[in-house]
Amino acid sequence: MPFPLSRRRFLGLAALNSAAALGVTTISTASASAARSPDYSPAVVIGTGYGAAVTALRLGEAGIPTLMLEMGQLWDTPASDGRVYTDMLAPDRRSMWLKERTEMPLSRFLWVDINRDIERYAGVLDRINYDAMSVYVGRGVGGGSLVNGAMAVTPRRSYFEELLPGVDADEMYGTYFPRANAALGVNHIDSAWFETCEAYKFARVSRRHAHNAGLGTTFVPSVYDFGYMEREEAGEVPRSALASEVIYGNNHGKRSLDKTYLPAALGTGNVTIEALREVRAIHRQPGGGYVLTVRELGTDGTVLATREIATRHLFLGAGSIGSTELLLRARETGALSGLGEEIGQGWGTNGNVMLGRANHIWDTTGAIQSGMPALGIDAWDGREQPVFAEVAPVPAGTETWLSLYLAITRNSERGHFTYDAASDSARLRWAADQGQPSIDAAKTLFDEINRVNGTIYRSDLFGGTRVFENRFTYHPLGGLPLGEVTDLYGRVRGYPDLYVTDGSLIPGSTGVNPFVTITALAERNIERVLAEDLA
Ligand code: FAE
Repeated sequence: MPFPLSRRRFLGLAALNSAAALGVTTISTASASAARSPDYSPAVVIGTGYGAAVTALRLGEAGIPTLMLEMGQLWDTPASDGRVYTDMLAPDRRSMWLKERTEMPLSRFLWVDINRDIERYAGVLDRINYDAMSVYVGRGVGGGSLVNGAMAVTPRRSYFEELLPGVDADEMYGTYFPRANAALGVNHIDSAWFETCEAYKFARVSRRHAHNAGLGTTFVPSVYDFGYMEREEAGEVPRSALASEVIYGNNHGKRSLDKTYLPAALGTGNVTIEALREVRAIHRQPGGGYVLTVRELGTDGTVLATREIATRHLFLGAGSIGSTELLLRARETGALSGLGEEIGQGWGTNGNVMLGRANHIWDTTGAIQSGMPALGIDAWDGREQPVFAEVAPVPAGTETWLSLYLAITRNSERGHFTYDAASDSARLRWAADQGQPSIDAAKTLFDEINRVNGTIYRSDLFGGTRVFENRFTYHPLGGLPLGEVTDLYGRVRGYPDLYVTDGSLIPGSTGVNPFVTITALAERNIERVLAEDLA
């Protein structure tokens, strides 16, 4: 399917990529433009991830002046090495958000810590560490789309209906999932190329091992341009997926939101994005609407200024952690004291567990591995312990004899957030044993794969001799569940003109990688809100 580049989106893309050169003021950063920024905008969207980007585009198309506030950077300027993003093999300060050392998901190899010291900087990947759980999130204009694996999976309908029974599944699967997939630029791998290319040898090895155990596998749609990847392998274009780029951003090939929804939003002429702006507080205005307290950040994390921005319609798109924290803080500090007890509830990890298997010496997975997963083991339907396991790359640039997986499991355990006044932040209440059902499910599946193939688990990857790593998640979901904190369209109960648009609406699980679900739900909700509240 060709990926349409409308004139409007093209203009928006130009604005995103060369705001200064074009003389446009649609994007501003702390150092550039405090004075130009409006103190009032009819609509404000917090964040620039999936829910936020959908919402801003549709508001802009409806002619509503909309300001987006993003705490991360606009990633459009090459550093001295000529690249915008760093890679996974030699990460520098661009890798992580305000850390002195990288915090990789796969933190060890042969028990050696492979993290690196870095300069503290507003890098693109954040890891928020709570007591028994760490959450990875993207920081920058484009949110999680900048750092994720691009796997664009529509959830199985039966599970979606179970999770969100109040949402009309006919509408979702007939209208909003197709709309989201088209706008995100989802594409499919050429199966003939997959069978021969070096970069997916690792996936073919895992597929053979799964099939030996009688398990089914499936290709996974992606927002990485597979046509581009084929040209990477052919040596025709600069490498990205094939050059160990993924969790710290991709310099080429990926249709992240700054290539899709966001330029389309800017192209409407009604949307402005301000980067390095962290929203800290939300107050209600006496006459209606809201006032935000916004910090202007420097790239070293220092607060350069604090200012207030007023709006009539406020849309929270700061992600599961960000949006939940904002409303929890607002309730607990008394700013929005009428918010209910449901704030901060219903949070889950999407059942994430990572694990590695040690392959036989003759069963090599390849030195060059695409950073973009393209295959999953689908062991969900008809099993007591459902698992959808993405076959994850190990883009180490050398043979590792390792098969790595990110398993998504069905885990009904939920965490919740409490407010810590001393640090003015939300704390996640998630106990280690709440992750056990996910480990049990993954173990049942992979014990069988190991048994049939005569292989064993890798115990050198996650610290100590740990085999199953479920102390982090890539897929934080919930905190502001749809139909509880909000009505069935994301309107916050008791607070007119206040909306939630992002992954915090989804109650802890989707059974697959979540961004297509978040995007489609945001498409559905904003259509109704525009028709009923902003017409
Ligand atoms: P999100 O994309 O997180 O955007 C929220 C934005 O709000 C961020 O840019 C924040 O910086 C910003 N923000 C937060 N707080 C504030 C504040 N106070 N003021 C201003 N801005 C703020 O939200 N999902 C898939 O479907 N497929 C994959 O292959 C996949 N791989 C992943 C790999 C990694 C390493 C990670 C971290 C995630 C992955 N995900 C994947 C998850 C996916 O990226 C995530 O579900 C979505 O990005 C969540 O979208 P939201 O709109 O909820």
